[in-house]
Amino acid sequence: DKSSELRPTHPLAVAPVVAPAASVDGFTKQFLQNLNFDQGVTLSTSDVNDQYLALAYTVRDYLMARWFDDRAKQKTQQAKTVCYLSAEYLLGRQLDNNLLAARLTDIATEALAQCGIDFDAVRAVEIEPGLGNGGLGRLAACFIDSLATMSVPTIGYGIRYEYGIFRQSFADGQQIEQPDAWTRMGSPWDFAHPEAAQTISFAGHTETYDDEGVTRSRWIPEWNVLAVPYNMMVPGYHNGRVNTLRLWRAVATNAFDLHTFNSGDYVESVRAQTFAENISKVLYPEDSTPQGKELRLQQQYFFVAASIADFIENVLPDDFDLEKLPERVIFQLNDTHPVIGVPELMRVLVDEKKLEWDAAWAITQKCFAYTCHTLLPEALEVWPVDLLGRLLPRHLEIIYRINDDFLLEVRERFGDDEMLIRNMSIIGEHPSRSVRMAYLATVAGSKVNGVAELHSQLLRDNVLKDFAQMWPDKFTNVTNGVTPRRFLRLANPELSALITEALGAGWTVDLERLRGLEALADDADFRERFAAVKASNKRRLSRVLEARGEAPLDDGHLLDVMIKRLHEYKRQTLKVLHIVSTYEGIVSGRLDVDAVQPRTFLFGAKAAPGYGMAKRIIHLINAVGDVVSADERVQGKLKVLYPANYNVTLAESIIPAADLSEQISLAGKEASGTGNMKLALNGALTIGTDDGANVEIRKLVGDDNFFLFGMSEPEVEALWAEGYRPADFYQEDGELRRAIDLIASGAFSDGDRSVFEPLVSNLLYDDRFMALADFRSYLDAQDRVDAAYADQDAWVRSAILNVARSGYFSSDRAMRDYLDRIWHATPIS
Ligand code: GL9
Repeated sequence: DKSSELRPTHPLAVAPVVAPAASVDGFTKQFLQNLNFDQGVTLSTSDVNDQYLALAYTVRDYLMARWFDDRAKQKTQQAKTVCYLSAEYLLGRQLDNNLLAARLTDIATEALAQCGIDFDAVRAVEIEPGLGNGGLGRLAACFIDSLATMSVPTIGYGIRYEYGIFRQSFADGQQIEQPDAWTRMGSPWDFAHPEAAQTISFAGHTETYDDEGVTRSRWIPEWNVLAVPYNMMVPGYHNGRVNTLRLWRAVATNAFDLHTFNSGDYVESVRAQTFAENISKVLYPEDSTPQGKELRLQQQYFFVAASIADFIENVLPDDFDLEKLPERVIFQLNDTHPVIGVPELMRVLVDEKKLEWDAAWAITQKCFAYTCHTLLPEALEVWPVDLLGRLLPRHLEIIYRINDDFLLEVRERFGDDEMLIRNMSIIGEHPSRSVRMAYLATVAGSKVNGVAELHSQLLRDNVLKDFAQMWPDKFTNVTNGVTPRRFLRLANPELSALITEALGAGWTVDLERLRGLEALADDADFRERFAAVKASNKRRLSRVLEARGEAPLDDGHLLDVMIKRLHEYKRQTLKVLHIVSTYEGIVSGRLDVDAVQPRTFLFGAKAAPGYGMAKRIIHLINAVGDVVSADERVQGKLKVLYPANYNVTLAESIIPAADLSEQISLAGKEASGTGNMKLALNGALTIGTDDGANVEIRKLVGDDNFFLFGMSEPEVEALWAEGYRPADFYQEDGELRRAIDLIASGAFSDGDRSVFEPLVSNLLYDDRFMALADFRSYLDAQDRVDAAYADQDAWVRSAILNVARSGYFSSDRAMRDYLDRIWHATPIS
């Protein structure tokens, strides 16, 4: 970079940085040094947080030289860099992951033991960076792990929210949200670089001017903020590669409040500073229902503009010929959140770099690709034109021009079909003028992909139908994947050891090797060991739950888990109806108790704070859980657990222990799901609808090892078309009626019938997600589950086959698909 020749050189600085010795002594020495010189304590005066921080610094020290190397290479190499643009990264804890990647786990364990430190206590103080809401953010975290492991030059770009996803607690069964001050005890994994800040502008107006005979536009912004990069290491697994996750934090510029400051109102000027810094203050906790808030658009533009500028100025060599940009970068748009990057790149190329519009557009179209993560119409982001024009006036002009050119192309292709033009326009007119970000991404992107086969098909057939007709080759599918390092190797050490013993260690980076377990499913000795691992994982989960103040697990129970955001389309209510029906069946004597397997129903879910119905469902789950747990008549038979604050860390304890994975969304609504993959990979059997990636899981694991139920997507459409009346299902099914009546009667609300009345009438008279229509089929499938679980040998065999056949769901495979079909980038040596 520009200032390198001004930097001091020293003979010692020329040699590469040397990592501490990869030995217990080398590690111990570095650890103690960090404890002394970074934490300012001795071993005997250190507390557990000091120990955690010093340990994290030590791991960093080992990775540092490789990180320098890889960043230097990025500048000199000719390889294409994947710039993953994502407003969310749900990383989970870093310590064990980074120790594993750097092959330091055993050394660190021994070093800490020699220092007399309880490693598990140290692990437990790490607060996970919860910089995402759910599947979409966790997917981004899995992807950057795989890209590092596959040696693909990658920069993950995002936002360093000061507060991540809220901390959930329950009061009287109802969700309470508290801010998640995740950096409060230090954030040892990131490096702030205030000297590398980008200035990001907002608002103001545009004007044209004469530039040596050419009329050009420029933006005269009104205010700006600094985007300060925080770099995090993303180490590859056992390959010595360290990629970068660069998260931006908003900091007020000095110039920001000069005017106020000069007028003497010091306090006012500091207040203005807070205003600017609000941009990266908090993660929006909305799942699938964007609220169109101005601050949210500020966040989006803030991180995308900073990322594009950073890549062009700091990653590309000086004097890079921007016509060649598509050879060096692909900006992958993780949903519509970063789509404002499209007009931003155009603005940079046209206004700042003075390229011709058409040349700039040709470059831009090759540099972006777009992943859609939803099918819910209400989840597709739109920005009111007046809001966007006020905040980003130049970008709105650019969007209009993109749209004009695009609609001309539509006319050329399809004639003056005004209906079609209205439907395809990037600017929607109803209910008010707004920019449809998914359309902008589709027009601008070189590729558009859905996240599971069914989802990609529905995108082509419905949501983006006209675009798919215009550009059939633009559309593709990449089924999601999950990282086997975190979700099998780390989360399930005992199963990992068993697999490694059977197949060798290669499966961690080549998950299809799990196929080798198929033959062992018929080996009684292996089945016994597999079952022992599951039982041990349940005991471990039980201890984790007890440490959180929850009830422990009962031995011998089928562990039935539903862990995902709380949303009506995911149908936690259907799960509750099953629980209530089983409970009612046992206490009324209707059910043959011996045919019902002892079960623990485990929920983990946060609801968006403004999503009233989701919060009522949480209340209902807790209320049902309280009654069931207190009722002598179902003791030892049914149990409901709902530990608060489900997050990545808790998931890592629940998933390895699960027997049954609930994936029960209404067909056509869950784009993919990724929890479904994690659970199957850890030997849970799925009970699920033909939705999202469930379809592919079932195909791979086989019908005998999957409990399918419910309407298919075409059946759902047909029922809608004919007119869905949930009350009819209520009338016709006695068990359904008794379950709903029990809730309505106040049995779970101390006799107060009003508490769950909105929920009950929603089910009876609206039921957008058709829980009642699928109830009978669901209960039948649960009966099949009970019968199957009664034959433990057969169940364990199915569980093993689930593991053996889930290799396809590695995020390494997903990355290969993106590389081959979308990014056209390759790993480097
Ligand atoms: C989601 C989809 O709903 C999931 O089905 C999908 O697996 C993931 C990742 O592709 O993306 N889209 C979305 O907005 N969320 C998803 O989980 N929501 C959250 O991340 C909370």
